[in-house]
Amino acid sequence: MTQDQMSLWVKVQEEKGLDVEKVKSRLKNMEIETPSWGYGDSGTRFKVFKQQGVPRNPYEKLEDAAEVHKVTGVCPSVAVHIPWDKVDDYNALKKHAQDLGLRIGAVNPNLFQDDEYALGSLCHPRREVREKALVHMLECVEIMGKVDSDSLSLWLADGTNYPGQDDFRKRKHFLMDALTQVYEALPEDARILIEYKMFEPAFYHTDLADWGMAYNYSLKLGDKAQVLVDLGHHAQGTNVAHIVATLLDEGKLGGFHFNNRKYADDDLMVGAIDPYELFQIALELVAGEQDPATADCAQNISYMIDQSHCIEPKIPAMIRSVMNIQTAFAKALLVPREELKLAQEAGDVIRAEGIVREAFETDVRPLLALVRQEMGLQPDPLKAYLESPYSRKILARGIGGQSW
Ligand code: PSV
Ligand code: MN
Repeated sequence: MTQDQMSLWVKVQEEKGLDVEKVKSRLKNMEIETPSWGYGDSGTRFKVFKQQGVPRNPYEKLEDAAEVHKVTGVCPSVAVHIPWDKVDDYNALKKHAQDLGLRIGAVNPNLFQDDEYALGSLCHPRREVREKALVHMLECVEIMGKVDSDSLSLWLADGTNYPGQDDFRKRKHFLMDALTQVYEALPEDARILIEYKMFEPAFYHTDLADWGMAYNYSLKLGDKAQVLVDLGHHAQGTNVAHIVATLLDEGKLGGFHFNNRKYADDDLMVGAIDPYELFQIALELVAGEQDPATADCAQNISYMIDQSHCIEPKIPAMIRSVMNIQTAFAKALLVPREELKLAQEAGDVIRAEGIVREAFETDVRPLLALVRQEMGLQPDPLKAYLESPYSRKILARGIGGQSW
């Protein structure tokens, strides 16, 4: 990208009335959290293909995340998953993150990998198992204090496989009781993000199956509970942008797990399959930020990536996802909102659709290159990483890093 191409882009957009400085400033302030588990080996239930250079412990995962932040400038925090990231000394882990210019983000409990959780965890029919799951949640709250995290991010794999297997309403009460205890244990300025997922690993019913259920629990719990939207957790064809707008309007949108799906919870690179859907979601998020009625909620959404790479190299895949999120947001920021509002009010369907389409079809690469240049970064983060000595240095770790 040449300097001339960037200047020309700015000139053309300014002539159209875009406040380019404002757009650049929003893009520079963006923060995207990357997941520790996205740096480890992972696969499908059929096979985990081990890669060379994968982190062998949570400390190395942070080091990889620091490289993503180094080339993108917008990924200063890392979500951890317990027990995958269990360490003896959380202070040392926090310090390691700080030394790398990072901080620990959301703490994710793991309520799905213990043998005792075959029939559920917080909703298990047996009291001892429910208690064990609750103790784990409370352990995660304690870890939050040690690593200075302000979010507990809950994904509950609980559900059943057959009609009649268990009592839906009983399980609902078990969940409410457990969440109430966790909520009460949260530090003052922390929050719990409640994630939902339509199916898998359970195939008949899932206790937290959709946004309405997550919203209901978060509403009953209180202000410190909000909903987390994972893009891979909906039925085919669901209008996620509409869900986003609704939760935003209710002040209950707390977090995102960005990834992409083709069929189910595929966890592919963000924007790899349907960049137009990602753009539609960004449209709602930007609209939420610009509306004083929803700005508070919109400005406090935790943007996180939740990806598991099966065949692609981890760090480059993470960088690609970050870049695709930036692209979608950059395009959403181009939409002339006032013009769009007028078209909507006039019932001018063709014009309204055309306005958002035009933003989506605008090439924002010169803008993003300029933003990165002004942030002291290389214009192409992926290229910068692939050419860095770090990408070769990690190969010395060999094969057999951590997987989950
Ligand atoms: C479940 O599919 C999920 O999206 C949850 O967010 C978990 O925390 C994450 O994947 C890793 O298992
Ligand atoms: Mn998720």
